Amino acid sequence: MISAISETLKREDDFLVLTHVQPDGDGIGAMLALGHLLEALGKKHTLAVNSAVDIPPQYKFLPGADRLTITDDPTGKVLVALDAANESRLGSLVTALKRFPMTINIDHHPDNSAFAKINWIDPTATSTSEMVYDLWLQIGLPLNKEAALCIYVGMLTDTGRWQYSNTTGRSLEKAAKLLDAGVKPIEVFRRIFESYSVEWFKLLALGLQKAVFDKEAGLAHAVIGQSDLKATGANMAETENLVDWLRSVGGINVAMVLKETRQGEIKVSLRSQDPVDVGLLARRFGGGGHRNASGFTSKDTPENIVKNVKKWLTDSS
Ligand SMILES: [Mn+2]
Repeated sequence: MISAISETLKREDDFLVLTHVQPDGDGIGAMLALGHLLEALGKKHTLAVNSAVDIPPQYKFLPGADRLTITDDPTGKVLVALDAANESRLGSLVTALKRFPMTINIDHHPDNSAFAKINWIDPTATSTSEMVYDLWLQIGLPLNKEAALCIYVGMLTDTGRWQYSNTTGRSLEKAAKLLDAGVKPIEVFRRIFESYSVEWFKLLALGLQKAVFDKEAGLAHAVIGQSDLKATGANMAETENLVDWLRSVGGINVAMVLKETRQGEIKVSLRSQDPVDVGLLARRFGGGGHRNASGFTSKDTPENIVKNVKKWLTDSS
């Protein structure tokens, strides 16, 4: 599949590059890295995000981030979706999928629904950004520093700074090459993990205070409502790593943050320690994701969601 994609990139022109809604470091890293590759190939391309997007501020330093185009009606000839496990993850931009004669899907989620004409799914990759690096190698162009930085950020964030079980010797060998290409880990670290806003910090403190621990079930959870955003001045994207803090408590196998959207739905972020597979759990509740990091959306109350997740955990253990 990688060769079919590299041939398409070389042969065609006018690409539309998309990632999932509420993009993370990997979604943005992969998108920008592919943008740099298309630029190196001299191809016309648009990196599109929909108008409702919140681009996390800590990724705005990435080279090319100023070229992200906000649009709900993008044009082009070849659509490339990155890091999106299924069509609905593309949000309002999903309509472009039907309009485009040629579509490509590059992703590392094991539950990817293969929604495009050409589908390249590699669950052994740390991240979609790593796959864009593979693509770069396949095409044989020298990697530039700008792309290396974007790829590094995608790999770094999707592995939880090289700590999750998707970290492999192969991925660290690739990371070494990215450092050779000019990436400075200390600069990335400061930009992403030491540049939080005061509002983010206050929301984290509030979330930690609201955390509920069920030692018997090995479950920790916290509910973040719209009123908490108002109280702290933070936005919902700034809850991103609260769930990782909850998982860091000894004896907790599953951490869950329930976020109330403006529309009153609950977006649930899940993290687990092995052997609990929260990818399976999320799919049971209509969502998706990886073994140790996943999510789903529900119209139920937070109380019921917690109760049902607890029941799932008991039934499956
Ligand atoms: Mn990813």
